[in-house]
Amino acid sequence: MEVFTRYEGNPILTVKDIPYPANSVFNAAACVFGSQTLLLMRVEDKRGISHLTVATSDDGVTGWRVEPGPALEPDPVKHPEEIWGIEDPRITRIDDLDLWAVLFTAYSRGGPLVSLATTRDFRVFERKGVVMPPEDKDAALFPVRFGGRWAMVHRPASSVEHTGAHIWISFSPDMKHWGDHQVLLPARKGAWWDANKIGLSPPPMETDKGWLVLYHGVRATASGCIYRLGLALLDRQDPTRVLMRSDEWVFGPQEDYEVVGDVDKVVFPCGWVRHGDEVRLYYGAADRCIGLAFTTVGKLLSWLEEHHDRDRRAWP
Ligand code: BMA
Repeated sequence: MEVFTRYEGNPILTVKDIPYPANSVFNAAACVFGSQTLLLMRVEDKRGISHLTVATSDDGVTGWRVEPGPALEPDPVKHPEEIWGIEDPRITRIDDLDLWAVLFTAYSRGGPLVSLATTRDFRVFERKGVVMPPEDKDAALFPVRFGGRWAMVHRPASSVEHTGAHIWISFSPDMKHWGDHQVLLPARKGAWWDANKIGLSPPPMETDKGWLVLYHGVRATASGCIYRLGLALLDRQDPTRVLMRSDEWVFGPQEDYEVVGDVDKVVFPCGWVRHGDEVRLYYGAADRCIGLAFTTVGKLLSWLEEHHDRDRRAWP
């Protein structure tokens, strides 16, 4: 059984849909905004520098309306860390604060790092600045506090060649000062599909059984990297506790638009949206366009239950 079903009209957005000159559109964050589905898309310009642009759709599948210009552009004068662009956003709705928190990768001279901006309308953004120094990326906030503190999943990677790049979790009283850093999911080793380098994909999704985590594993091969996705489940009250982790990947590049692009063999979701039990996954394909795949919370959880790795010795 395939857990995800690709939309037959994929890709849903390509650079032809961008109303100004650009190279590619991919790795979009997603949320339900009012009655619409909203994507905050990474658009790479023809210099190679990325910014974020909004697209909306009434049904979340068709009829995408792309805004005439960027929603969030690199601002290297006020924010030198954005000199080489802003990439790969993840949106979390924070009901308690009545706002949306967007974590994104800012590409600084010192390497990629994690920055935070908040918004109420996806037109005006308040930049909160850098929250994790380089190298760090693939970050998302949980929508609620744990014991009074915000929690963030992220992926520091200072010495991949020595120790691997693992998924970490950190805590903060105010979303600005972060501490209690700890490894949440280590990359596996050797021949595994998720050996040496992994990262969070969309923000963790709350379910009755715990927080569902979809993460990417990067397999290095002689002909380049393959980006595939696996699942994990975190305890609902204590997200530092990993309850399950899949042994196999659950979704990987297969269709032409996922296999061939600016970077071949990449599926890279930064957003998923839940409507009841249905889950819609919005993913960057081959660093070139955006695809959509459907599944349900029930399918994700039962697949994970069947495929979870009971032998944790295979982890690090
Ligand atoms: C990762 C990120 C993503 C990108 C992927 C494949 O490191 O930079 O933005 O989609 O590589 O190139």
